[in-house]
Amino acid sequence: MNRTLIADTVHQIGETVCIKGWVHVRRDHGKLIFIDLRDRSGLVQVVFLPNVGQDVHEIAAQLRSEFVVQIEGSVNKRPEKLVNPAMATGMVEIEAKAVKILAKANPLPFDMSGETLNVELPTLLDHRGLTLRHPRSQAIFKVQAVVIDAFRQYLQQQGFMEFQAPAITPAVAEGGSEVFTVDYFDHTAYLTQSPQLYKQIVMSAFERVFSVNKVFRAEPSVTTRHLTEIVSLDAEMGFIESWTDVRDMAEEVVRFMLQRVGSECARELALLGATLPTMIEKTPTMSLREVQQKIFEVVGRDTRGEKDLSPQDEREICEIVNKETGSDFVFVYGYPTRKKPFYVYPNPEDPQYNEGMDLLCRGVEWLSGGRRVNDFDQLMEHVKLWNMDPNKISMFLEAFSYGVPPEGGFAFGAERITMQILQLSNIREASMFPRDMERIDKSLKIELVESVKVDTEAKLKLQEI
Ligand code: AMO
Repeated sequence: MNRTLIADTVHQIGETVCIKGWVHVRRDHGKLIFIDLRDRSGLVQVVFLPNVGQDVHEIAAQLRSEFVVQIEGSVNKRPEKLVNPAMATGMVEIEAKAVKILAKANPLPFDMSGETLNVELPTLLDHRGLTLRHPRSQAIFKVQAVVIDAFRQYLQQQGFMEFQAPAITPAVAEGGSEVFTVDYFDHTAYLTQSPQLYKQIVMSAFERVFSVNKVFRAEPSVTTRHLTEIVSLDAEMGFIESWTDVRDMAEEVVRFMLQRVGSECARELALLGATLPTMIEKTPTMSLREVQQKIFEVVGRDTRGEKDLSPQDEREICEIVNKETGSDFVFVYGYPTRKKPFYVYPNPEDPQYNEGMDLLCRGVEWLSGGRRVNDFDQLMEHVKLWNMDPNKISMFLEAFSYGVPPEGGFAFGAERITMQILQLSNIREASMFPRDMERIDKSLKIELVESVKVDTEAKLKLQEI
């Protein structure tokens, strides 16, 4: 018999179906055994009646959470008062006629049956191999997949071509010390912090390009919004008239992402209790100095003259803009030129400040970007001023020595967006396998021997079943 996906059972009332999946939870009421079965499409309630036959009942009585089973049964419409509105399949129930165990499972280390997973974050992450199965985790990564897909789809529609950027680089693109070094045979290389220089090279050949790549940041601090390995959604476009063309493209990408998440992830948003941020018709844009002046006027805190926004500034300006305009988003541009990387374009009328920008939403930065220096002579001046070794970026400089149009681009962190859209309190929840100063899969404080021990114990328990 062909497999029916759980979500499709609602269209097969009165028919016999074969469903396959994981036992999410089992509940016994006397001789009645209920299980919620889960597959990639959702959950459905299955009932084993006392008269189902002794063999079937005996197998059902062995089932525990995460056993993998195949069940044949009839799809029954539930009486009105027994409909479960919390489940997409809540109007039906599968009355089991036959069951086969496809794989057994160890007893769970904690309860996974609730709508929220009542474990601390370290436990959630230590047990990712299991907790990824919880509907809450699944909802987060479904939304993330839609965000990344929307980024691709929108840019492809606008004539951008996807490319693959390298992960090993000979030079540091973003500057600063937040970089991992790699022993590369007899040389020192780096894990890329950003595909920045490569996306500019590729743009110089293909005009409009984007990439979805892992980037690495040796963030020395542990915060709720920084990881050491992130998915960077990068875009670069040639033939711009002004940095505002780049801003407008970024805005439309975000609008499209929000539309797709809104229309495809309603169930996930409800499950996570999240409300999408509001993007009004035209997102407000302010210069860094205007932001500082505004904070001074409204809050009374004087940050005027500071070179960048602090996390508190980001929160406050988002709150102010939201109160004044209803927008959850605000673009901030015009940072001090020398405080930002060498490739950012200085404002020709006020060269102390650049045409770089950030997009903030709900108090956190989602994106950075702006116009770049495209003139070769100006670029060489910046290379000198920023004390860079031109030999280390010779491939980038070569591209720019052969004619590059006015251009710009931007990058989002996929985990940051996911966290912010879903109002998660920690970015680690928005990364399947988060890396930070203290964790690569497991906490770095636990020795490897420990995890080997856990694996062996798991094997032993399986044999006992
Ligand atoms: P930037 O360094 O601002 O810009 O990074 C772009 C976006 O990536 C995300 N992000 C991070 N997310 C989690 N953990 C981190 N450690 C982390 N670092 C960055 C943020 C941020 O807005 N080359 C430029 C982009 C450009 O100009 O095109 C760049 O990398 O969401």
